[in-house]
Amino acid sequence: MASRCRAAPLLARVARRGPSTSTATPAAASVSTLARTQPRLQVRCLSTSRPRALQHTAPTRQVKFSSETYPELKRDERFNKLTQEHVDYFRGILGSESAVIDGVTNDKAADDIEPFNADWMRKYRGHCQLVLKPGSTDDVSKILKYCNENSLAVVPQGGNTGLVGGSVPVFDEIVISMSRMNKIIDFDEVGGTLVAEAGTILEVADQFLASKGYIFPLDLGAKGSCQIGGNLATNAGGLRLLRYGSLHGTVLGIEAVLPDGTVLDDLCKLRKNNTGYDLKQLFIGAEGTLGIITKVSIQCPQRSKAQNVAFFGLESYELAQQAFREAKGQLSEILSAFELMDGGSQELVVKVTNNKRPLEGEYPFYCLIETSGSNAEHDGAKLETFLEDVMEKGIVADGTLAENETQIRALWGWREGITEALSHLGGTYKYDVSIPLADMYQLVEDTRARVDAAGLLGDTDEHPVRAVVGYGHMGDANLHLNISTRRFDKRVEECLEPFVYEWIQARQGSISAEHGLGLQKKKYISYSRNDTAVQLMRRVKSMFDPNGIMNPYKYI
Ligand code: FAD
Ligand code: 2HG
Ligand code: ZN
Repeated sequence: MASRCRAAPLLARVARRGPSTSTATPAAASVSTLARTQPRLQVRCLSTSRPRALQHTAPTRQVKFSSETYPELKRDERFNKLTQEHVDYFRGILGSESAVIDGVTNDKAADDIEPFNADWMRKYRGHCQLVLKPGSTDDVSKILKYCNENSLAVVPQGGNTGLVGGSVPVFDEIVISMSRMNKIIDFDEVGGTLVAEAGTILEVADQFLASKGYIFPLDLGAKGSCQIGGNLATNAGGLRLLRYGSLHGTVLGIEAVLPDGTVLDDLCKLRKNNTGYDLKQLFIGAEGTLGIITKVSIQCPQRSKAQNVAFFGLESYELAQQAFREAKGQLSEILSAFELMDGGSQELVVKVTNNKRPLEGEYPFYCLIETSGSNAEHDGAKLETFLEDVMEKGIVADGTLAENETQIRALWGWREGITEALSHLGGTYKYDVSIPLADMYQLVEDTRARVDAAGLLGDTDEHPVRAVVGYGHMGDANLHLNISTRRFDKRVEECLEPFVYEWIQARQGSISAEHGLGLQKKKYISYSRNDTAVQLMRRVKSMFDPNGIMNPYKYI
């Protein structure tokens, strides 16, 4: 009875505020508004606009070279330096001027090469002088064969949105950009199997699928820039893994080029294929260390007819866990995302976007729930009942429901937009971890306390750290610990590493839930994998790439 009394005024208050009070982004409807107004039917087409490339912040020239930030990294002298002769060979293969950006023989190309040298976070920067843009699998094969025979190191690059420094060179490796290999090859409208080239932008693939009534089984904030080959290479998880599962399950086949130029044609379109080792799995999450993925075959689900989104505030992390349990129990088969944001992360989004918050009050935690189903009436009623129930029980303090596509996008913006917002505030140290839910947020608190105790956290400019925040895919027990700084600063990094990795190791967690290891976690793989596993990985690497030309200096 007590919780019932508590919930009632909240519902009424949200209802009074209504959906139109926002100044910067459209507000969403309250729980009770939705209860009174139809329509509940909301068909959400997840990506209807033109793909939007992510914005970069600082000019690349201001990014410090990785070789200076990490002076312990030394160029491997086994690799040859590029000459005019090498460039001429690649021009012979690729023909057109635009497919070769040559800074080896042409000093004026430096500006054109810079975007391929620096990563999205502006944290890592290489000294690459040559970018190659193959247009076909045959091009990739000829390039790699030549590089292998001439000891030239390469870095495969997709949309360059990776968050661990894996997509850019460290020294003078050649960047092989997959951007020209962007064709959709085939789609089976009955089975839902999509076959596309690896350089296809994720959002383009998804828009194509939307026109056929299907959805790409992966969605993430960088969708307007990242490529499906890059998604596979990092085994990206994203916002709906809870619903559609990992790429290890949805990818049916790949075509990949091995370092010696051999083409592995495993572009299977079958859901079931138990004939021997499943070799494609090795390339999913290999981060370009074994070969270059050139084509992808993937199982795509039917696009849901109805989508609903709720956003709510909670007083504690313990209550967020309770809300998750209730959501699984009550929303079961229609639950498609359950995301967590702490108050600090939302404050930073407000600071950058100046958008009006979706809820009136401020809370230490927020959750976003999405449902996807086939019956709008049924789904809307379920979500509404769920919200009323968790508010009555005192689990959720305040909540709001999106009424239409615009409001759905606006609510998602508070979650999806965090990474981009943070990138406007300076440098961010990012940790992408997985640990059982009970302990998950404690990492943020312990890290904040540590950074504070070191005198690094504060509101004024002499403090390098602005905030320590946490958010992530609660449905997958995947936390993103972000340390937002005014500038990258070695003292901060030393305060965080190996502290964070030790913290995770002590709880048998993973130091890389979905972003990979890249250069950032090169030294730390053993915090999540035992010696036997690391040794086996090394043997696999040297079997595929005996000369070590594929993405050197990274985690393996
Ligand atoms: P790149 O960054 O270009 O490359 C990543 C790695 O893959 C590199 O090691 C590169 O060498 C290798 N590679 C690229 N293409 C190929 C290829 N064809 N063959 C072999 N190797 C290749 N990640 C998540 O998991 N979940 C998220 O929710 C998520 N959200 C993000 C939001 C934002 C705003 C940003 C900036 C990033 C986000 N990421 C997320 C990280 C990143 O977008 C993903 O890891 C993405 O899958 C990388 O794709 P890409 O094409 O940009 O690859
Ligand atoms: C997300 O879930 C991405 O938004 C990026 O994986 C996480 O910025 C990050 O740390
Ligand atoms: Zn994520």
